[in-house]
Amino acid sequence: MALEDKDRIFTNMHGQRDWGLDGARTRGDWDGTADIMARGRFAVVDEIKASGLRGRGGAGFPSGLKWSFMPKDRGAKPAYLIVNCDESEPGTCKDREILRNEPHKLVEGCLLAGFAMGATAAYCYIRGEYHLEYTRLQAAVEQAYAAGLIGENASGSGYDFDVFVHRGAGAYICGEETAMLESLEGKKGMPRSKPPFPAAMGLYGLPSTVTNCETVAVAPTIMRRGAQWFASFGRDKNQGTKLFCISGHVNRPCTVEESMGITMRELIDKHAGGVRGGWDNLLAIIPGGVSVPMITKDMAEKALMDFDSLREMRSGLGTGAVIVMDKSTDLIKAIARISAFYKHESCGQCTPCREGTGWMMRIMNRMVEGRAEVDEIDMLEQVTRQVEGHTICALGDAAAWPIQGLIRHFRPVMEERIAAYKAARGLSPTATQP
Ligand code: L3W
Ligand code: SF4
Repeated sequence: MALEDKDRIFTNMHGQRDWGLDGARTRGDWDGTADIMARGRFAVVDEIKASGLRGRGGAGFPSGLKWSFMPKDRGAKPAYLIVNCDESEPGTCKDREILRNEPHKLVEGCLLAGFAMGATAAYCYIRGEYHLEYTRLQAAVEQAYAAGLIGENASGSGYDFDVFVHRGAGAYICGEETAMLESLEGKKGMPRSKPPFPAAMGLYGLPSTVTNCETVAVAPTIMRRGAQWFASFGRDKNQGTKLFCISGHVNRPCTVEESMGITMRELIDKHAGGVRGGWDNLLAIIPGGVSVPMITKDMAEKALMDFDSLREMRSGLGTGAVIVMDKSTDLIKAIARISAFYKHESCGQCTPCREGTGWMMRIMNRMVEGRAEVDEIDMLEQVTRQVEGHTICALGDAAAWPIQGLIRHFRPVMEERIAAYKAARGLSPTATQP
């Protein structure tokens, strides 16, 4: 069922109101923050656990559990909350709206999430290209300091908590949590092997928790309205509201907050004005940013926008970025473009990814023309299997899955392309190409 306005967490998503502290306060931000903290950090963790909130950055890890991972007894040592605002997943532009229009939800979320996990400071790592968003977030942080909401005795809670904003420099891989830590430390953004997980050994070797911007920004409202309220949306293990970005061949591309578990069709029809040329003109949808495999129109008809429904379809909710492709789309070309993206963004430190992304891109480029043999489709799939699960970070998987989705659902289109190439050159279908 679709969300009503009264149940939206983000009430200034489109910048229709004042994004600054005064405006944020009229929307309920920073209301009773110290009272929430007076309940104790474990009460905050328990409330987030009970709300069913799962990470909104792509992996869907249970947030309350993650926030409980840092050592409970760290003595005088610092510990850090790292907020992942390095939004770079193609199709994804939800954190951008938070940073632009609701920055105080994020700053207050930093304090509450940081307090819950026992952090002493938060670093918001923001995508370098997000200039306006950086300016707004930095201004919101300064407003919060000036009002005594963060810093020493933050919000009058007796807890000291700093918030720093750090700008990235344009590398997609810095959105991977351990590459982000390296980058914050001033090094080249290259993922670390896990374990150790950041909770045990993170920024400067100290306990750290990396969490997506949206996940942090929804925490204050969950604490105010209660876990049961949040958990009443969606279904078991897929609860709450979520920001969805709808782009591609729709009539009105948008970012919107909706209930988890809304049907994909309702999401597109209600908020994005439907598929260009009507639903029957739909060919395929990438439901969660380009890291997840596409699904077909028939699957989209049945899909719910949540972790489990899309996982059962061998795809994923990812970042909630829905990319709609109508019948005019050259799907092979679309996936080849995605392959080029991953080839470009691979940090190159592990062989299957460094070499595999190049192989995948080059074969995909030939597939676009049809300049290939049919059995190379199997070889391409084999290459994806060699990369998947054999790399340090998830970029290898993310490069492999879109191709697997193409082959799984649209293999005949690839075969037709190869046949057409041969026919145009007077070659027999079985002839090996020059
Ligand atoms: C302590 C354990 N901590 C897991 C923590 C771990 C991490 C979180 C989830 O990838 C995905 C990726 C992209 N002790 C732990 C533990 N943790 N076990 O839990 O971990 P993980 O590895 O499943 O996910 P991840 O590395 O966070 C994220 C996909 O999202 N994606 C892309 C997203 C891009 C953006 C962006 O542009 N901002 O979000 C879209 O699908 O491919 O698979 O914190 O430390 N035993
Ligand atoms: Fe770097 Fe790719 Fe290995 Fe990730 S999988 S660490 S991006 S080479």
